[in-house]
Amino acid sequence: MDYSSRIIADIEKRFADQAEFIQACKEVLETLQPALDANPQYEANRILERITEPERTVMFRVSWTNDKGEIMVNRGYRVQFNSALGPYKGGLRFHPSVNLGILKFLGFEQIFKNALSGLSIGGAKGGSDFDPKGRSDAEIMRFCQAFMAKLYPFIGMRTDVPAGDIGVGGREVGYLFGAYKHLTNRYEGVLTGKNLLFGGSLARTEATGYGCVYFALNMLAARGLDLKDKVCAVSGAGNVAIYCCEKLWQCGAKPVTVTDSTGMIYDPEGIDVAILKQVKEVEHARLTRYAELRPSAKYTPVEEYPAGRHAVWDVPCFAAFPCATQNEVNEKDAEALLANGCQCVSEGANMPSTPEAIAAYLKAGICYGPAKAANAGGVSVSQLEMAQNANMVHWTFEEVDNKLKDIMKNIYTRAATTAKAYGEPNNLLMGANISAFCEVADAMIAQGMY
Ligand code: NDP
Ligand code: 2IT
Repeated sequence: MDYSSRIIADIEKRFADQAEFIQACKEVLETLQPALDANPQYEANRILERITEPERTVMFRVSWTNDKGEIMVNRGYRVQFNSALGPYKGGLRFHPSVNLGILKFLGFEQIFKNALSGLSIGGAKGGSDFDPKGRSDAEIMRFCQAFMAKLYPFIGMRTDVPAGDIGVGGREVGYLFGAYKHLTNRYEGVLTGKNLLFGGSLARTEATGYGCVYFALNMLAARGLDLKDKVCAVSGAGNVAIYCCEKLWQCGAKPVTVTDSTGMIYDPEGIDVAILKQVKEVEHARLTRYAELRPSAKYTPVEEYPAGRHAVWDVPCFAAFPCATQNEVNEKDAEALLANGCQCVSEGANMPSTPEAIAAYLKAGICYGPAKAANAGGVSVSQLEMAQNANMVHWTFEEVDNKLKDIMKNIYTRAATTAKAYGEPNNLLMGANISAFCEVADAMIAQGMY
């Protein structure tokens, strides 16, 4: 058995209850063997054993009171996966599905995503099984304060810099920042995605969605294609999906779908981004509300999806942008996309495609932008926020957006060049994995055995 297969088998055995972590490890390790063969120092230094084990994981009880004065208990986590390239960096997710295996998958992916950004940041992820849905603003604040009371000893602007993810946006980051400041007596850029009033960066809100479209444009340009006048399918209706739709319109494309956990919108006139922002960012409402406000929209509840399918991928499109959550495009979904002529999948969410779906894209030879490359715009602008905070400066929206465009282009070029060098020019997953892995592995070796 070769080195990567041996380590995969070992992980499958030891972490049998961490399905998403196993999936993420396989997705990376299964593409690495050619680089491992060419670089025997990686096995000699036990890099795979080391890189798949977080440097440190903290798990803690979060007790808080709801609006009725009852005591509530949740579990909080921070998985500090790898600091070879810089301070730990990665988001916080608040969602009832959160567990250690999900955060390990996200933290593991983040190592390579952050390496691809080229911006000297290590990989981490954290969060809680707290469900923000239906909670009042005061409850969210008390939860964030209780969460930070447990997390603050482990983070810092040169140690670990969290940000948002599912269920954690500007409001939550604000409360977390306020709590950190009061607990530590330090006003520092310890979180990113902050409000512009206290150190946030212009274009961070837009960065992941915009970046995911920029990545698609880079992939398409290499084939002489673009997005002008193209119908696009988008999933999710949160931060990433909203700004993906906004950028698609700006590129002359027409996004016609969005989804949330209760259903999907198909809007043949194109998603009205102003209404979507009103519904999701202001009213924190469901997509049924979008359908109320937009006569051209058709709403389909999840219960009416065909069995084992995500109906959004049945909508014929030139390009698909999965921007909701992991494993939201399965093999059948991918087959439906391809049968309808989809030419491009650019992943805004983390690990949105199952291994079978990815195999289908690669076999069909369409443009496939894997998450760790295509959605790296968010964390990249987070690093630009850290840079602005450290220097106490503010850049304009245009400056940040131009840097984001360059970063996405560089990531595309890195992944494409490496894929070509290893003999699979169309496999950006392999190119992104090998390019990022070698950089992290080389840094680990040079820093000695830890
Ligand atoms: P938000 O919380 O803003 O939005 C998440 C969206 O996805 C909501 O529409 C939500 O629907 C839907 N969703 C979440 N979980 C599920 C689920 N289990 N089943 C169906 N729908 C679901 O999060 P973001 O937009 O920030 O994140 C979306 C994805 O992008 C995640 O995979 C995240 O890890 C990834 N990402 C985010 C970055 C960022 O900067 N924010 C950066 C890079 C990647 P509902 O409201 O009904 O739950
Ligand atoms: O998955 C991700 O890259 C994020 N949620 C953003 C992380 C960050 O630190 O901005």
